[in-house]
Amino acid sequence: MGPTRSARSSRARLVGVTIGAALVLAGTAGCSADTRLGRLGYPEPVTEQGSLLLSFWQNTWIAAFCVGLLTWGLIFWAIIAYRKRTHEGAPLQTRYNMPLEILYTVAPAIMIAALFAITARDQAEITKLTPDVKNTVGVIGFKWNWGFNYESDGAYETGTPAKPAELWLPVDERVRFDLTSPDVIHSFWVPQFLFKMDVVPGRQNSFELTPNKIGVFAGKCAELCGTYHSAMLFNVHVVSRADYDAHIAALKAAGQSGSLQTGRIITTGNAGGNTGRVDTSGTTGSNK
Ligand SMILES: [Cu+2]
Repeated sequence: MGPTRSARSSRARLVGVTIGAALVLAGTAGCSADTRLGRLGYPEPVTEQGSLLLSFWQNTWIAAFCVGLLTWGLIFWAIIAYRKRTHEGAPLQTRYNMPLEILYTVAPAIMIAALFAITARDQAEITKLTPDVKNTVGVIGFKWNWGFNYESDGAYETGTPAKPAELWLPVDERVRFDLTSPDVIHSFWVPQFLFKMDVVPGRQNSFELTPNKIGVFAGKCAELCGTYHSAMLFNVHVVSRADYDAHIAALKAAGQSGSLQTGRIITTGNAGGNTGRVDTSGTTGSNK
């Protein structure tokens, strides 16, 4: 005996509701790109490069959604078209279907090749380094905070878990970040940059970006680096050129001229008492 008429119609209604909800979701995502939902969960980008990263994220999801739609469509079509209890007229269940097997192999290979090509293209663009950057910041991730050397301006600042570091950047100016670590692997991450890069002892990783929105943005370490990993917080202040210059002048007036080699403040004794002295003499890789 087959399913009753009411069971069949409620199943058809369920299919209709599912497809309707999917279309509404797709419509919302497409129409309001400046909301969190429209950005498909991504934070609001605050750099020039962010728009490229955001559209990469959105387009990847749209491609995945199209594949999903096709697959769900075929599933529901099979459920509805072959819903009879009798097997009369159904395809043979015990034999492979060569054209379908080839499709299963070729279609994913094409999709992955396309995703790979787009990823490689965007990654090359985002990690491109230019020779004539006006601002260079040396970023030192250390146990357990961050040091920032304003290489182009001869000043530095550093933080501790109790008083997180503050990084100041002038708006609409391209900045190069040179990342180093004196101890273990950290990862420099400002969520609203839509970008992060590992900070690896013994090597320098670099990237560039152009902040294009004034504001204060939270940053953190994105690599589980040890006990106080969660205390590796910092703030990024994107400000006007005039405010940036005033901040650099204030750092210098406070004695923070030059650059830190290991980023951290030297501590004495095993209680971790802070002498207040900043290490400006050592080389990267010391203070193990
Ligand atoms: Cu860390």
